[in-house]
Amino acid sequence: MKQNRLKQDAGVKAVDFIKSGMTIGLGTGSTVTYLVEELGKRVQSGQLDVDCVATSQRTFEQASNLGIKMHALSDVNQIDLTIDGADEIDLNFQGIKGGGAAQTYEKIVALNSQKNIWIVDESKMVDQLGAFPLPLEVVPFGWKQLFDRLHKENLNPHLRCDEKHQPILTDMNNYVIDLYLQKIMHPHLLANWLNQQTGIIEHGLFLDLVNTVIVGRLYGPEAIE
Ligand code: ABF
Repeated sequence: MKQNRLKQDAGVKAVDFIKSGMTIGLGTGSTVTYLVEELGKRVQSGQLDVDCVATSQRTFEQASNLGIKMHALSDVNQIDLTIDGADEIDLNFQGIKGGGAAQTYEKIVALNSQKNIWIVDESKMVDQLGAFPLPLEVVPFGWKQLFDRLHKENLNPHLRCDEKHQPILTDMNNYVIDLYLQKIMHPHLLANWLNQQTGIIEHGLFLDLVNTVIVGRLYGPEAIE
């Protein structure tokens, strides 16, 4: 399928930005799966010798199974480069992440990285953020009161549930509420307001964090700095 090929191209291209001796943050999502697969090949062949941290249990397991040296975040002194996916990226490299319900760990790793690269297929590039529902990781205790407060603010909240209509759980056993906003006119203002709401652990607005985006395009992967 075309989109998977574009994701794979971006993921493989991103490995070219990794150098031996680096400590690398590995993101989460299907595009990152291709990155980890390629990194595993280059580690196994002896081309690369790196230490890594993961932003989710599923990435940790995939990388470990490929022989990549994985560490707990608290065991590394610094992260030289984090490579992660994204759900939407605007013209200013502001992004929405968290479609994979991993945005809290992803933001912690990204904030502690010297450099961040996002890898996406071209469908993720947008003029304005908001068409993708904005994920919030929320504490289960009091989620309904928070939900009602978000609704009153016309933020169009939806509790993310599985096929059995049970709330999905993050790696930290929290809930996810998605905000169906369509357009986000002022991401920084919204981020500041969300940061003040008790019960929200972390939101999926990733602002002023990324230096480079690698976009899988039909004619090949394009690195934009
Ligand atoms: C992850 O990458 C999430 O933040 C985001 O939802 C996901 C993008 O998913 P995919 O690469 O599968 O399109 O970091």
